[in-house]
Amino acid sequence: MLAELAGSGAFFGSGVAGVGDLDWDGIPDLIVGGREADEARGALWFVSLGRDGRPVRLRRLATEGLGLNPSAQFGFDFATLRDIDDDGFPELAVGAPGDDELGPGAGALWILFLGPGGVLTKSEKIFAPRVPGVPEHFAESFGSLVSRAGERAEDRSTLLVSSTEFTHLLFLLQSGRPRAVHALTAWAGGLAVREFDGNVATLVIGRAGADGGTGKVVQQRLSIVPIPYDDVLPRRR
Ligand SMILES: [Ca+2]
Ligand SMILES: [Ca+2]
Repeated sequence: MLAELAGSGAFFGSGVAGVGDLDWDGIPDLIVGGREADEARGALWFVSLGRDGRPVRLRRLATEGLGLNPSAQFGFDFATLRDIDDDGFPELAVGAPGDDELGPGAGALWILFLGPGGVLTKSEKIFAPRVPGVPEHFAESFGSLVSRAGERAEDRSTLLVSSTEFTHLLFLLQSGRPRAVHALTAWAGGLAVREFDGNVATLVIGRAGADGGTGKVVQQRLSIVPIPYDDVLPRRR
């Protein structure tokens, strides 16, 4: 089985995303995450499928050059983006909520540029607190949930990214660097965009901890204009 090839204890399958047919055999391929691989540094695998849908090849993405720390949990969640640099291959947004470069468990988001066969060609690392306007303490475990939010004319890609208690909206440039990060909601949970219409998005947000753990799913229409973080989050004690 593929999971055995990936190594025991890797949590192979902690995330899965379709990336289209990157090895040109006519069959769409997969990226699979294993967030606990290598002392929880985390890893991603490119999985080539056969005509019957069974996996025929498994190749780990070469992430040695990213400098992941133990417990970074790279691949905890990730999403396929459009081809933001126009080279014909899609990009990935990959959360590493345990990344400690900005402090223990501060987290980070990686934008990975893919090439033929799903190889990693370049990358950008994003720290929410390094983007102007984002308070540092509002980005704990940044990258714990990552979801594609669609595209608008002036941005190459728009992403929803959660931290511990918070959901952020990132606007990406063609370089993979963020143009801006906006506060969206003080809720963090499962996320989906139901509709993205001009400057207004309708989000579907899971709140598993609501009502004493009963949990619920809510829909919220959001205007995609800058909202000061202090207006969204309750004040910290
Ligand atoms: Ca293929
Ligand atoms: Ca590309």
